Amino acid sequence: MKIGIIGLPLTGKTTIFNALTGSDEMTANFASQSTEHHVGVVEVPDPRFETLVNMYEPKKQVPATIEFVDVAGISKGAGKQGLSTEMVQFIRDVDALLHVVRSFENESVPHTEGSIDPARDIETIDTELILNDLMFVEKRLEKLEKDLLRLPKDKRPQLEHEKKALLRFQTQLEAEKPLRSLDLDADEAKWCRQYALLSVQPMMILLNVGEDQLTAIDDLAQQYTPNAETPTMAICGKVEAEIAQLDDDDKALFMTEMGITEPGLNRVIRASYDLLGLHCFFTVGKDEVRAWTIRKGDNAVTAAGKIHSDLARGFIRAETVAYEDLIQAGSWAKTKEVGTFRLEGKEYIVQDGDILSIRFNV
Ligand SMILES: Nc1nc2c(ncn2[C@@H]2O[C@H](COP(=O)(O)OP(=O)(O)OP(=O)(O)O)[C@@H](O)[C@H]2O)c(=O)[nH]1
Ligand SMILES: [Mg+2]
Repeated sequence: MKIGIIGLPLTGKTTIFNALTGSDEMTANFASQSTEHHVGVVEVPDPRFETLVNMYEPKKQVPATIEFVDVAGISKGAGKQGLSTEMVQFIRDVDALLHVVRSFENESVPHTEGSIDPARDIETIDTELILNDLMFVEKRLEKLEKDLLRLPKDKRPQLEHEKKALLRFQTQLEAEKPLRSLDLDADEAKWCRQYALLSVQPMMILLNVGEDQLTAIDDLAQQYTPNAETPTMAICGKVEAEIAQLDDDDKALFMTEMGITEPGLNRVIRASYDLLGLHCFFTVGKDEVRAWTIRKGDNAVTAAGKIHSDLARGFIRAETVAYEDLIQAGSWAKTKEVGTFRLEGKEYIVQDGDILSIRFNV
């Protein structure tokens, strides 16, 4: 699962990417316009995972991860000629977007629009995506009209069905609203994917605030939340980059001094995971404690299949204990005594943090 970091030039995307992934990609005082992508794998911070590791002291521990990808900034006005082919490809290939919006002042790095205005920038990027999609939808509708005249009658209902969806998209886009805020049915979602429409991608806004705005971080995030469907967070990229450079002891000290309990990026990673519609279950033991990423709503067989296809094929039951119940009982054996241990069937919807042990037979 991949999160693409997008935004206008010089908003701090690469600075944030570096802090997130512990990389050391070059940041610059000029808009890089490079087509190079930076890819990094990030562990999803989860205190429950740490607790399980302390409980089992396993030989091996495997946390959940997600991937972040950083590219050069999108310039304003790109959508009129269409975003570059590389950018369209990039946005289409990721599973969700993290839009970095600049709120920090930095005279040595002037904003490409000449002033700091997060609300304007949020709209600018959405407009680029919306214009790109609108151009496509209009072209596709034109072609559909022609095909409808040309094709035999029995082929038409399918096209009419598609046309209806495209007209719905067009109305939304003409109102300057992204497709992600529409409720799509299965066919509509399929066409969005097939046509590589961009504004349908889930998006989270990350306000990159100045060092002097740190105390107002939550207020700023709230102030610039564009709508209820778009999660918005604020961090200071520069400070996060500094925190990321420190070793664990210094990190703890620095955060105590700043009066924060965890790096802001941890919240960003967790929110990204959530944005992707993901959560995890755990397997535990002396050999390995591991977090397994699944989609919210996945059932026990799908979860078993993540571990190994044999476990899905020969699935009998999932021994299941909720995370809180395991902690409360103090051990797996104890959960059977107190009655929080469960045997779940194939259709059981795995809950976030469940601890599973799959009974199977192949
Ligand atoms: N003062 C301040 N400067 C920052 C902050 N974040 C980034 N910068 C500076 O802004 C400049 C651009 O940062 P980058 O991370 O390269 O920005 P970018 O969005 O990746 O830029 P492009 O890839 O060229 O679009 C660098 O000189 C950073 O040091 C911040 O939170 N505060
Ligand atoms: Mg960059």
